[in-house]
Parts: sequence; C-alpha cells; structure tokens
Amino acid sequence: SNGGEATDRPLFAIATAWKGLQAELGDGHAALTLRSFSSGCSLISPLFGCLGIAFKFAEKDYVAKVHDLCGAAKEYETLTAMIGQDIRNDTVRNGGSHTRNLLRVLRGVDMVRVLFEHILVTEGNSLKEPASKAYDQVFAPHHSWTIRKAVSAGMFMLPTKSQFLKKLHEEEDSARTHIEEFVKSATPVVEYVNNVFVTNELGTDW
Ligand code: 1PZ
Repeated sequence: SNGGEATDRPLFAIATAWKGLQAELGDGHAALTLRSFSSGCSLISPLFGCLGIAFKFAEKDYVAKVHDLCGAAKEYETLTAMIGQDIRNDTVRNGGSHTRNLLRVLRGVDMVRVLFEHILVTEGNSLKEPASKAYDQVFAPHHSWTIRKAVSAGMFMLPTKSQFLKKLHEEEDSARTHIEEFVKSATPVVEYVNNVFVTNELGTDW
C-alpha cells in the first residue's frame, strides 16, 4: 500500500510526491494547491527520526508548522489564496501565521534539498559535513546565536551517512536515485513558492 511505502521507503515516497508537485506546477504558471504542497512537506518529517535525538527540537518545530499548513489547506485552495488572507489581515509576519509558517517550512524543504545536493558531491561517510554546509547556507542567517550553537553541537551527534541510509532502508545506489530525483523536482517547486513571496512583495529575508 502507499501507506506502507511511505513508512518503509521514506526517500522513495518523498521523491515520488515531489515529482508530482513539479508536474502540478507544469510550466510554472499553474497555481500549486496548498493540499499537495503541505502533504509533500509532511512526507519529509520521517527523515528526522533517522537523525537521532539531537534534532528532536527541529522536528517538533517543523512538524507543528506543516500541521498548521495541512489545516489551512482545508480552508484555502492555493498558497496564493492563503497568503492573500494574511496580507488583508495584516498578519503576514505574526508569530504562528500561516504565511510565516509557510516560509519556515519552505526553508526546511530547501535545507533538505541543499543537504541532498551536498551529499551527492561529498565523498566519504560523513553526514555532519554536508548537513553543516546546508545549515550554514539555508538556516544560519535566520537563526539566533543560541540556536546556531545548539545546532552545531547537535551536528556532532548525527549518525554517519551509511547509518542514515540504513535507517531509511536504502542502499547507496537506490538512495542516490531518489535523492537526485528529489533535488531535481524540489528545485522548481521551492523557486515557485519563493516567487509567490517575492511577487506579493513580502520578501523572504525574515
Ligand atoms: C542531517 C540534517 C541535519 C538537520 C539539521 C536541522 C537543522 C535545523 C535546526 C533548526 C532548529 C529549529 C529551532 C526552532 C527555530 C524557530 O525559532 C524558527 C522560527 O520559528 P517561528 O519564530 O516562526 O515560530 N523555526 C525555523 O526556523 C524552522 C525550523 C525547521 C527545521 C527543519 C529542518 C529540516 C531538515 C531536515 C533534515 C532531514
């Protein structure tokens, strides 16, 4: 069943879902539905369980925000519609707003995308090295000193790359295929969502 695949082969489930999101986007002019975007984001959550206990706090934050978007999907058909409501209410940057949560979740997806890009070109068995690079690129500019220090301490507790893949029930080759597919599909999707922020003049640097 699909449910079984989602739990047994998280990387396969992620690659498949994001390929679907890219297809939904078509040539880039179609609007992405909030339902499929948030469900694609929720499929990323199982990755945290394979990182050990160090990133429990990141997992909680990410899962809560994705949950908020899944709830919002019952009310709003598209990301644009959801953001429009926050703009009209003047609540875009408010703590816990859907739009603010969307920006945080988007960064989480981008973190995974950049992490995977680094994994593809990093030799050796380290997960810490590609993960630290991805964090420095995506999140560090937006996090306080305290969070950055906690994250860099957590990096020492990460499993090795081969331990990580084993927990994901993947061999090196199959993992590479799914990782490449995700990077390929997620790139235009992240760019699209980013562009929704830019065209609404909300910026993405907050
Ligand atoms: C191998 C990969 C290592 C994973 C490293 C993950 C590093 C991310 C650590 C983030 C710590 C999050 C602590 C909470 C931060 C919140 O203050 C902010 C702002 O939230 P708001 O004020 O709007 O409520 N939240 C975030 O920045 C979102 C954090 C999501 C983390 C997702 C990471 C996805 C990585 C998955 C890797 C498999």
